[in-house]
Amino acid sequence: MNLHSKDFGKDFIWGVSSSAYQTEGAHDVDLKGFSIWDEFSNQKKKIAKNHNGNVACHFYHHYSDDLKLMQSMGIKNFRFSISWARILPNGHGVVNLKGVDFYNRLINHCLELGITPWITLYHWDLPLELEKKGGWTNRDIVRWFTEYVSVCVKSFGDRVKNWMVLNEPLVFTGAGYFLGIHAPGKKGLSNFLAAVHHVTLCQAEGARVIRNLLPDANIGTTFSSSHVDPYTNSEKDIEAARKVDVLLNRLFIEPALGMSYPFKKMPLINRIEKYMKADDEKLLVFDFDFIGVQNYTREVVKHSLFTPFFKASIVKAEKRNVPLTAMNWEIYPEGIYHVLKLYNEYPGIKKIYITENGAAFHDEPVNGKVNDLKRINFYKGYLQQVLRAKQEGVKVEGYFSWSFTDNFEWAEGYSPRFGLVYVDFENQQRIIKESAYWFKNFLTVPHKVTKPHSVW
Ligand code: IFM
Repeated sequence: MNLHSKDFGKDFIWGVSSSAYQTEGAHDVDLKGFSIWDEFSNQKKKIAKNHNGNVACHFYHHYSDDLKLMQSMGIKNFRFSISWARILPNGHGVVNLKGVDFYNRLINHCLELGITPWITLYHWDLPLELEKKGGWTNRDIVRWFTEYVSVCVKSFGDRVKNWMVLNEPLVFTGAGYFLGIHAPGKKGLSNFLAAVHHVTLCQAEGARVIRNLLPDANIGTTFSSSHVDPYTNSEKDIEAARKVDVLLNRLFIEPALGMSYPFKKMPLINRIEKYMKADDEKLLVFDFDFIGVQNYTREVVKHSLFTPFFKASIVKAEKRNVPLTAMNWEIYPEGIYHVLKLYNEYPGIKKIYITENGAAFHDEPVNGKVNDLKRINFYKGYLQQVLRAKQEGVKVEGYFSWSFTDNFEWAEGYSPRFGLVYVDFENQQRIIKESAYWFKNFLTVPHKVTKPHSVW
């Protein structure tokens, strides 16, 4: 069946997503402060092939050409993040006007080209100076974060209506403060639970700052999400899958909805109470206008006596003989349908946007073209399931592809390519992939097949 954007209704939002650290480069120019990722990725053996984000896609310098390319692809909404350390090099205190100027130019250029900016305030690049004081494990971060949010909203709120407070809190607390495989490389349950609580406080407090300064803003926050299936029908595997579902999909949304942390569903997180003050439960609540759901794959889970704390382990997709992306993530389109249903069941959630969905493959240009058929099939499969959910009444009102260009994929470096646009990281040349042409035709009026220029 031929899928078309018009099937989703005329008000459905279509866009592309990116983030500051993964694309901007220019890590040390114009008085920018260092972030935890500048430090982490420049250490040996932290990132595949010792890659780092110092240059990335040079978006800081190339943003104008990239936005023109975006416009030529018919994309009308652009989700990007702000680098906290570009705005406040020490995390708080003195504002760096050159950093503010960059985002002013970026936002103004978006608007000139008819592209609506969607800002994520925190996409993992904490100012290093704050990490030196404990980062997300220090409760003072609520003060630092709200100051940063206030600077951003006062600087850009006259032109930007759509705001997301955080990007995927579970991933940056889990990988950065529990497993130590992302910046800042901390490990252990205590670091994790302290970070989780302060992040959840900031999720709501940051949103309140936006609401107070900009009453008409469209305010959301985003969550990584994966449908979870038990490996077998045994009670133990079902219980293990239930616990992992709570951890992956519900830990940060339930307190925001006034349901408190899901202690009963996952007693392990009881220890978070150590970091909570008397009125905190109330402070965790915020009435978001939307939530951003980010989905790539599903997880299959089994009971595991030997896994510390959780007693549950993920059965890797490579061992299950299923189709994989370059991240070794299972391609499982129905997963996006299930997570949409899951969030839709919370009465407090008013509106859902898919703020990220996409796939990495090891793309290579052949005669100046990137024929990424697997990515086209991925998008077709997942979008079909988003439509299925929408037709069943799920409040899903938008979709952003991850990502506009190939970029720095955190611990995996530059090898997995998620972009609709190929980036040659040697010379910063862009090539529009076949998936981007497909997306353009999906977004434009049927039968009117036009090709944007393929290279700049
Ligand atoms: O690249 C990341 C992004 O920064 C957050 N969501 C998942 C993407 C793919 O791993």
